[in-house]
Amino acid sequence: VNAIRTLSLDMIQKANSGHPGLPMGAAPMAYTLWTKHLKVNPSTSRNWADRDRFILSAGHGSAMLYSLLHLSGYNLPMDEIKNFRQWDSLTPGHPEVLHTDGIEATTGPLGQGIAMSVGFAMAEAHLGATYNKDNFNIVDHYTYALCGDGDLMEGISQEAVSLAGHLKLDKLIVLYDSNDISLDGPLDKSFSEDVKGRFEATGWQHILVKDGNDLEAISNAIEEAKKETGKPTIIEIKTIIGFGAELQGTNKVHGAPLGPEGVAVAKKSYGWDYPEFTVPEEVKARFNEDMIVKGQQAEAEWNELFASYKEAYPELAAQFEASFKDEVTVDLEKALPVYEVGDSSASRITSKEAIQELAKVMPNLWGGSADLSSSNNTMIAGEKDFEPGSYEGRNIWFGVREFAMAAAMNGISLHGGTR
Ligand SMILES: Cc1ncc(C[n+]2csc(CCOP(=O)(O)OP(=O)(O)O)c2C)c(N)n1
Repeated sequence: VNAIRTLSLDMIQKANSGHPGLPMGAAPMAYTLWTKHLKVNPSTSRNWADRDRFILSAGHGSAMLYSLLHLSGYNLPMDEIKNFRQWDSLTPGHPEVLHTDGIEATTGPLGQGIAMSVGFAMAEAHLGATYNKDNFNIVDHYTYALCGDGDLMEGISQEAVSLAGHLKLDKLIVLYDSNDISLDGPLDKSFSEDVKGRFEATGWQHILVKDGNDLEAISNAIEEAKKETGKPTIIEIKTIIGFGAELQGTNKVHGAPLGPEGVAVAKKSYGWDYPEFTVPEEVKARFNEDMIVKGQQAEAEWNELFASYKEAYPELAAQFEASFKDEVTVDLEKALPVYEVGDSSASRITSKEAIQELAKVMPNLWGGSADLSSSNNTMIAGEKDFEPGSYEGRNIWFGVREFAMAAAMNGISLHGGTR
């Protein structure tokens, strides 16, 4: 845990810019989730379709994510850690997908990560219902998001939380870094709602971990969340922002480097006695065992399962593989309806006709509407709705939640496997 904290501190100090508060406070939950629960294979990264997804909704805590990626064996060498927040580096101020190995979604605009994570969980549910067969759970993973107070203050989070609860997305687990501080100061100036009540009212399970440094309590809470069926879970973990800093627990440590003396004080409080940017051997060994070796084993097991699935269900398996490669295997020109110049029709009607034809030849195409399908004709005729009990349905009822719909579609798209 302290290796995550100190590596983050070192990169922020060298850049002389960044957000130390979150990494220092949230390192224990991040360490616990990543090394004890997260099912990923850093050696193949985004190539493994059935990996768990992790989205850092509080994107300003990027230094913590880069520390985790580096320690876990993703392709993020120490030189890039030392290049934090520099032009052209792999470690920009906020995480960027398809730029840095292991990043699942671009985050930083608060609220959007948690809303995208709802889309990831929708994609997982849809793919699972579409492809899984008896003894072949080829799609079976969790979506984890880490959010802060700011994420929950943003309106988009409420739309997304409401949608996720309604859809009973029980494989969505949000870790809430609840530290009672935001950028400008204490939360009692701006945020006093009953978060537990709010989430429970929207159909979520809420679990409280009172001590953000208690690794066992955090791990037990994640275990409990994984067992829950029928509800997404938010684990509210009480932390101290900037834990270990002289000014811990204040907004002064939210988004400014601690300075060389401040870093020294924090490291002393951790009993950390190494030169800057040091990853001790025992830390390397631990991460090698818990992330690299375990990850390789997990994917190898899945590859075996998928090979048997391929024998039993060759057509579905081929469709699954093509979808994850984003391959279009049909001639779309041929599939689309043809209109003559001079034909007159409302664009929503031609759009409807195009959607119906594409849906016939693209089994991975799905979509929906924010309560306007009667008007914009986006539903696929003859197909079920995407809802609990029929997640294979291809028609999504987003409800009147357009902002969350847009973010969820980002999540669906980033998850892969469907259009
Ligand atoms: C949509 C949006 N508005 C504002 C910001 C600027 N901003 C970044 S972090 C932050 C405060 C977030 O507080 P919290 O989530 O409690 O994070 P912590 O202070 O615990 O690190 C703000 C206002 C942003 N990144 N995105």
